[in-house]
Amino acid sequence: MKFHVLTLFPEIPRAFFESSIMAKAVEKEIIAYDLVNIRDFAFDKHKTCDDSPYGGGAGMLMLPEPLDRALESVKAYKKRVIYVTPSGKPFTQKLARELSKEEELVFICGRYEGIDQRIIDAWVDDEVSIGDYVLSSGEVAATVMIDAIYRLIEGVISSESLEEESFSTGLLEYPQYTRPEVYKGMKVPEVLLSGHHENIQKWRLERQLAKTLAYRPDLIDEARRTGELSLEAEKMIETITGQVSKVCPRKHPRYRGKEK
Ligand code: 6GU
Repeated sequence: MKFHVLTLFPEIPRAFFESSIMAKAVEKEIIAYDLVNIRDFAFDKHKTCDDSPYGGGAGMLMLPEPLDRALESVKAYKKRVIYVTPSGKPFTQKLARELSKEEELVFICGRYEGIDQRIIDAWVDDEVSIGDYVLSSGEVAATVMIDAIYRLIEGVISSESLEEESFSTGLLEYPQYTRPEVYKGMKVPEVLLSGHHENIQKWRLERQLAKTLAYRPDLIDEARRTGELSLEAEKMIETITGQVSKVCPRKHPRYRGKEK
């Protein structure tokens, strides 16, 4: 996979590409990258890259021509162009998985006032946002996306670590403990020392459900909708909340076909 990043501040994504696991993936030639400085494609001697918007309004917009020339300079056989913007569709683990299957990704990092719409119309495949808040420029957001994407590519990290992560199961992760058994008077939960595999699995699922109910009840609804919540999980939810599940059991996907 090759990442092309079009930016006015290449030093921000560069720090990431040169660090840690990413640096190793680059060394192993699983990942390649190309940082394109949009300013190198400006026309005038001041290297102007922005101007005020037609129709008035606050802030500056990025000029279309330097961006267009920067995009033309990207030599890629099959590229998918992503414009990183707070007004895009949400970036999710699902989208990260989809993008990790592409051969070449091109990220356009803009300043938050944005870029000329004609660049979007002519070049962009996806407008993507990392969340409902505004960053001062797109580089940090693009780097977040690149991090989520590259680690899903085969050979970057082990597949077992990927499978147990938050979102791969649709629930948040269970709490984890390592040595020592007692730290500042706080003990590791007994069940984890028991060696009883089935009880450990049950305890972990119960902790996942309790945490997801507290922090991300929307993920519980989603898991229910997609039939990913087992009956065991539904029963645990009833115990945790002290309420009978609002879902009619007959409508539960796990019941389908089991009716008398
Ligand atoms: Cl993708 N870009 C910027 N500039 N701000 C953001 C964002 C992206 N996602 C959330 N805030």
